[in-house]
Amino acid sequence: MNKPKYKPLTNYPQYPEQEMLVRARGVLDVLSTRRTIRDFSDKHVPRSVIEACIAAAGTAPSGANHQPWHFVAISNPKMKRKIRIAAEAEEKAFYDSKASDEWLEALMPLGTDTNKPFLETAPWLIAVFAQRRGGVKAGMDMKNYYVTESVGIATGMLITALHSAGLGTLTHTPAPMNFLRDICGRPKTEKPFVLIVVGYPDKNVQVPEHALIKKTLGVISTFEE
Ligand code: IYR
Repeated sequence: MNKPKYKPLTNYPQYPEQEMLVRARGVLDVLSTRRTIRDFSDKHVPRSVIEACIAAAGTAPSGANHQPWHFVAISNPKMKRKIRIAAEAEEKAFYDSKASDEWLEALMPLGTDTNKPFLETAPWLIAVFAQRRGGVKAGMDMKNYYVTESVGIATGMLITALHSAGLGTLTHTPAPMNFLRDICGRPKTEKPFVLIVVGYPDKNVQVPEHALIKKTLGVISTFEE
């Protein structure tokens, strides 16, 4: 076994407590305005913005630092059309037969259905893939660990970056999503994890009231001091 090598961590960002609180609340303010949207404008979003947001997601912590993710950013209209057709076929099966009554009841307040026009309207779709195998460097073929956790964290950071840039997102999971692997030309060892729809909100966008219900800090946390 090789010995681990270390480097000193210098200049790690730190702030006086007052400034720390202001900064933490600033992030809260930014994230509090995030809403999942389902009506997108077709307005162009520069590739450079998407690149920066994906790079931000790529800074996420991951099991053994294997970074077990791959992001396919799609603005190509033909590919978006293919994805819409395949996703709507899966959604039809879901809404018509697969979904339990309990699940349909949980979805009722969102008003979702089989139609997914945003898959063509939105300027970008980002298909997130989880890699079963890989390694710390490109081209490695080791087992990856905590893949779901790692890719989930990276996806959260992607959504945070996109929202911070002033873009709307929809976290979309047509199930099963295997068609994404074929359309995006990704290998069998990768599992489609989620499809993030990205763009400006349509000017007449509405959000379900259900989505505005947020649990309070007191409900989502416990402090033991
Ligand atoms: N994938 C379907 C159903 C759906 C499921 C959940 I859980 C949601 O939070 C929203 C929708 C669809 O996109 O319509």
